[in-house]
This record gives sequence, C-alpha cells and structure tokens, in this order.
Amino acid sequence: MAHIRIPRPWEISEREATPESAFMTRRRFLAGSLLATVATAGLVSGCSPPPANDAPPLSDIEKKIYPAPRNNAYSLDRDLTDEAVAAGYNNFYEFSDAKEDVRTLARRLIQRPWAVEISGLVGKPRTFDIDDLLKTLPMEERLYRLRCVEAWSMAVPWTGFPLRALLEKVEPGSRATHVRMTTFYRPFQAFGQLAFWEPWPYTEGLTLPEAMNELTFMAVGVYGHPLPAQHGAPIRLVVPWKYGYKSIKSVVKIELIDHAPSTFWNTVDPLEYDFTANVDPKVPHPRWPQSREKMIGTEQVRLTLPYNGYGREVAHLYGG
Ligand SMILES: Nc1nc2c(c(=O)[nH]1)N[C@H]1C(S)=C(S)[C@@H](COP(=O)(O)O)O[C@H]1N2
Ligand SMILES: [Mo]
Repeated sequence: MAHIRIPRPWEISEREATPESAFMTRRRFLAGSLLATVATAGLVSGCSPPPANDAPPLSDIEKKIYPAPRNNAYSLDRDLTDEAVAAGYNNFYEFSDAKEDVRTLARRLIQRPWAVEISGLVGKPRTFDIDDLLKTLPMEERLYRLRCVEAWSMAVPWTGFPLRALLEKVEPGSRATHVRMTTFYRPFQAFGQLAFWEPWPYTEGLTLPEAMNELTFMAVGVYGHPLPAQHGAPIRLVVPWKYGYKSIKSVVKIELIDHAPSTFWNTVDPLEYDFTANVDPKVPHPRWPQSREKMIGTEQVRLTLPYNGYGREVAHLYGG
C-alpha cells in the first residue's frame, strides 16, 4: 500500500503561507510595473531621504518617558519575542507587502510634526500634537501577546496609555457607539498607497465598549524606546485579543461615530477579514488554520487561545 503522508495540522501549506494580501498582490503584480516606475522615480529624485539609522536620539520629552513603569497586571505565558525579530517582520502595507522590506521603506515616514485629531460625537473635539500627548498622559509598559490572522504571533513590551484615558479627555457623547481610526495618507512617503485601487488610507474600528476596555492600548513605544517607524510610529493602537490587523498603525484621526465603520481589510475582502476579528481558534479562516500559531523568532508552535488568552478581561463584552 502506498504511503500517503498526512500533513500535521501545524504544517502550513504553500497556499496558506501566502501573505495577508494574497488577493491584493495579484492585482499589484498586474500593475507592478507602473508602481515600480513611480516608486523608483521617487527614490531617484531623492524626495525625503531616509534617516541613516532606526533609532534617532531621544527628545527631551521622550527622555522623561523611558523607561516607563511596567504595569504588572499584564504578564505573559511565554518569552518576549526578540526585539530585532519583531522589528524585521512587519505588516505595514503602506510601505510594502514584503514583511522583511517594511523596516527599510518605513524610514521614509516623516514623524514630526504629527497631529492626532479626535472628533465626531464628542463634547470637546481636539487635535493633539503628538508631543503634547506624550507630555500629558501617564505612560506605562505592558507585555502583550499579538496574534496575526496569518497564524504567527509575537509577545512584545509596549509603552503607552489606555485609549480610554484619551477618549475621556474629549468627552464621548451619548450617541457614540463606535470608534473609527485612520492612518496617514502620504503616497509619496508610503509607496504602497500609490495602489489607487486599494481603499487607502487604512482605517479600523472598534465598538465604544471595546475602545473603553482597560486592555485597549495606544502604544507610542516598544522595547523601552519610541516606536520605530515599522511598528507604527509615532502612535498606534494595540488590541491584543483581536487579530493583528485591528491594531492600526501611525494613527492621525480618531472619530466617535454612531455606526460600525467600514475598514481597510473588511473592504478588501469581507469574507476573510471580519469587523470584530476576535482571536478564536474555533473559527477557521479560509487560508490559515486558526487553532495553532507559530511564534516568530523561535518558531515555537502553540495552541491559539480564545480571545488570545484575554477572555477574563473581555469575554463579557460578547456575552461570554
Ligand atoms: N496602518 C496599518 N496598520 C496596520 C497594518 C497595516 O498594513 N497598515 N497591518 C496590521 C497587521 S496585519 C498586523 S499583524 C500588525 C503588525 O504589527 P507589527 O508590525 O508592529 O508587529 O499591524 C497592523 N496594523
Ligand atoms: Mo496581521
């Protein structure tokens, strides 16, 4: 009898190993020569040359923040991911759909001045300068797991503050039910945004109770220093019980609204990326098995936990 080799559940097949953007990549390939031409022209003409290194010296404001006190309410069941591994394997489609290239390309992002507008159904709409935010809000460090829908995961120390602390400053109105966040739109710093057929700028959303949950975090730093561009500098969302695509990077706008907003990935492919996107090992994804995950760096395979292990904090939001 012929020996048939049955793949183990954690052996990820070729088809499954395609990136989050497989759908987009096909179309990017077709338009690739156009994109490449424009991107190369931008590089050659030398607009906004990238700074030489990843970590510019700390500003006076940043010197007061780092290292931020660790909030020990959030501990891990696993080792932290190596910093260099986390910094070299990034989904940030504004810059590239190749994770290994994002780090270099994201150096083009101009990070100052940086304004964060908070508007919509709020009593006191405001636009904050990022440095004012850094001075105003008490910063802490939290160790969180992050689970990407592509079935890999990492564990990293974020520095920042709960989103709730920021929302309370603008006084959410009683009609607000959801929060919509938006990333910058700068196609000449972020060549991925030249793909005009994709729904740029990147947007994401949460329900208001999700946004006000204690776990929902705005990160301005990682591994004890300001976010490098590829992690979503200068400020990004972190919702650790949801798939990574909810944790929108480089936020410029936060709006309180009275409906569920459309979002980037949900618009690209609603069947693959739902709005709620809670980590759930029992709900299979069309391309990636969701019962297991591989830690980047160590390649350790672990069982994926419901709500990514944060059920105690958030299951009540979903009647659980
Ligand atoms: N603006 C923006 N935010 C984004 C993304 C993106 O492409 N653009 N990718 C998301 C995805 S799919 C993941 S897994 C995480 C990765 O975060 P990290 O690079 O800091 O690990 O960022 C999320 N936030
Ligand atoms: Mo992701």
